[in-house]
Amino acid sequence: MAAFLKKEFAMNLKNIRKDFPILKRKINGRPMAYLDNAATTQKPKSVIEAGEKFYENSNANIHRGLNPLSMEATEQYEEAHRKTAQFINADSMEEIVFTKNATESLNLLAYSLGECLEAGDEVLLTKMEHHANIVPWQELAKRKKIKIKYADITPDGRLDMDSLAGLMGKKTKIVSATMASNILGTVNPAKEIAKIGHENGAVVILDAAQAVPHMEVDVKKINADFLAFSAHKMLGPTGVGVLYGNEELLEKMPPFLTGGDMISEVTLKGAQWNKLPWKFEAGTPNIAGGIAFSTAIDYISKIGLENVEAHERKLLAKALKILVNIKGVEVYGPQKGPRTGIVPFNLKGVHPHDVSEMLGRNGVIVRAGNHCAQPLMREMGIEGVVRASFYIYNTDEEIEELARGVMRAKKMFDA
Ligand code: C6P
Repeated sequence: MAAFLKKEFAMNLKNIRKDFPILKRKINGRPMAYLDNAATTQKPKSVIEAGEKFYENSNANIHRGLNPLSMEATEQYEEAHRKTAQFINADSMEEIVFTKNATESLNLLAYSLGECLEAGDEVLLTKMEHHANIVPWQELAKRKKIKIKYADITPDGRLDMDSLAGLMGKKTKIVSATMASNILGTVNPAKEIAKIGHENGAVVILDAAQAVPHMEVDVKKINADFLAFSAHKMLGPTGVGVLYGNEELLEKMPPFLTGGDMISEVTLKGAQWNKLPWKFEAGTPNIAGGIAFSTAIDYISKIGLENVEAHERKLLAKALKILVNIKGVEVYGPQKGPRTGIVPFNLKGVHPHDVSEMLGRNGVIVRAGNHCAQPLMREMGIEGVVRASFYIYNTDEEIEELARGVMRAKKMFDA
């Protein structure tokens, strides 16, 4: 990254923090260090205000008549789709379906794409998936008698690409893998996964919930067929998710939910589907949320994803350096290769929930447990981890506060 960008970002960190009202909060009288960004990020004032502004000025249903208010709401909501397309370098808004969250995007695929599978077909996942990219396929397997296979991970928490390639065959119809692990921070080689999948004739899906907020994601370069992610993990509101999809495939797929707005014509005998992306957005969507999400995209774009990545890399390096040097702390995650700003760790002999509770009491907000990835935890031979995860507004001081908190817990639990 160009030095001047680094400097500019460092200078702006103070200003960035000022944009997030919640960061002024105190917990038990102590400044809050919010280090649970993989669960959800905080929202800048501009995003909060965008939702309010819509309700105060433009609130109307979309695609429902030619009155000026509805047309205004429709234009803003459609613009949010266009902006999302631009953000991940998709061709057009036809490839961008707004859902409720990444979970719903993946469910949509398991139902709709799943309709096209036959008994005996195979879906290939990995052992580092979030439950959102496991359970919908397991349910599909029950309905359709398909088989699920899971690619291995290496002992240090990377995707074993030989295992992935080895499990692919003629019966593999879908490969669905996480682009970045929500526990280990491992960034998987998305382009390579897509290439191997396509070489084997499979449809390729990436769970990009922990990737799109943290790095430049260019759907053309990666060349996967589908990507799922959530607005709330990238400064946007809860209740808005994204499904990016290959237009040709989206055209062929049956709708997921049916009803209003997703049809072009209904008779007493049947219905015809609306054009993309509306075919997959049945009923009144989260209009204000979608519009506020586009403000979040503006905010991240202004900072620049190269700066987001560089900042997280710096915080990650600092956190790893401090935590590995605390006796009794075991830090997980890959030693080499790309990684997002996530540090999973355990304090020997202390339950992760006790560590997180101790940290929380002193204002350090982290998450502990299995993080909705129980199969990965089982692979690692542990029940859970404490997870600190960083974003654009986190500071060196907050990492130091995390380390102090861990030391305090160590002393308290005599670990
Ligand atoms: N992970 C975490 O604390 P939703 O809940 O639908 O917005 O996102 C689901 C999801 C899918 N894939 C990955 C890789 C994820 O990390 C998540 C959400 C949160 O790790 C909540 S469990």
